[in-house]
Amino acid sequence: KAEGSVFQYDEKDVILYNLGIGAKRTDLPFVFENNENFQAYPTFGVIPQFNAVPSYNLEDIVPNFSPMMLLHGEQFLEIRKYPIPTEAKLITYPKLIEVMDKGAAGVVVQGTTTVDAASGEEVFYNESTVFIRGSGGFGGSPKGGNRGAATAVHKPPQRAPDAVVEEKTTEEQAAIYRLSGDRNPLHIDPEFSKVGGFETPILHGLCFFGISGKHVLQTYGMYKNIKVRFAGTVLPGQTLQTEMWKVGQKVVFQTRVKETGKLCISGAGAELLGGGSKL
Ligand code: HDC
Repeated sequence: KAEGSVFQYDEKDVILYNLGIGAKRTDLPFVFENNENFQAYPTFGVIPQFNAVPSYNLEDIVPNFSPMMLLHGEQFLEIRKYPIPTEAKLITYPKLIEVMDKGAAGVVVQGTTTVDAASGEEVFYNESTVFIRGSGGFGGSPKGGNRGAATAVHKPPQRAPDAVVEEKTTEEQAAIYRLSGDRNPLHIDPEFSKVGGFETPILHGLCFFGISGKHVLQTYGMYKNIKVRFAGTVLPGQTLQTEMWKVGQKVVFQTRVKETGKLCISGAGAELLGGGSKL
C-alpha cells in the first residue's frame, strides 16, 4: 500500500497557482492575500497529487515505457471540502485504478485521495489518466470501468453554446505553471519535447484545464467536480475559447484553440455546487 505524501502550502503557493492559470493583477481575490475574498481557483485541487509517490512504476505496468511519449489524457477532480483552504498541510494517498490497452498506446488511470493532516477530513479526490504512446499491444482490455462522474463523457447539446469565454495564454504560461508542481521537461525543454514529437514545448494539460475551469467558475459559479478529456495539444501563447452549455445543474463544456480551430478539451463537464454560489 502506498504511503501518504505530505503537501504543505500557503498563500504564496495559491497565488503562484492562480497566476499560472492566468489570473491578472486586477483579480484581487486571486492575487492579493489580504483581500477579504482571497481564494484558490477550485482546480488548485489537482496540485497536491504531484507530491504523491505511487507504490508502482509505469515501466513495470506497460511495455516500452518512455516519459517522452507520455501525455495527459483525462482528468477528474472532486472538491470535497469548501472553501478550499488557502494554507494547509495535506496528505495524499495514490492508488492504481486501471490500465487499458488501446493497441498503439497504453492508458493508465491513477486515483488520489487528499486529506487534511490535522482533521483527517477529505479535501480532494482526483483521477488522472495518462496516454502513453507506443506502450500498448500487451493484450489488455481496451475498455475501462464506469465510475460515474469520474468517467462520464459529457455531450454538448445541439444548440450554439450558452456562453463562450476567450483567453489568450502567454508565451511564458508553461514556465510559470510548472512551478506549481508539474516539472515535466515536456513543457520547458525543447530537446525533450522534440523526442516526444513536439518541435517546441507544449502547455501542461492541467494548465489549460485550470484556465477552462476558471472560465466555468466566472460564468456559472462554484462546482463540486469537473471532468475533462485532453483532446489536443496547446502551445503557450495560443488563445483558448471555452464553449459552455448549462444543462440543469451541470455545465457541459469544450475548449478550442482559436488559432487552429481544433478542440483541446472535449466531452467535459462540471457539476455545479448549487445555490448560484460564486464563493
Ligand atoms: O488526443 C490526442 C492528444 O494529443 N491529446 C492531447 C494530449 C495533451 O496535450 N495533453 C496535455 C499535455 S501532456 C501533459 O500535460 C503531461 C503532464 O506533464 C504529465 C501528466 C500528469 C498526470 C498527473 C499525474 C499526477 C492523443 C494523442 C492523446 C490521442 O490521439 P490518437 O492517438 O489520435 O487517439 P485516437 O485514435 O483518437 O483514440 C485511440 C483510443 O484512445 C482513446 N483516447 C483518445 N484520446 C484520449 C483517449 N483516452 C484517454 N485520453 C485521451 N485524451 C480513444 O477513445 C480511443 O479508444 P477507444 O477506441 O477505446 O475509444
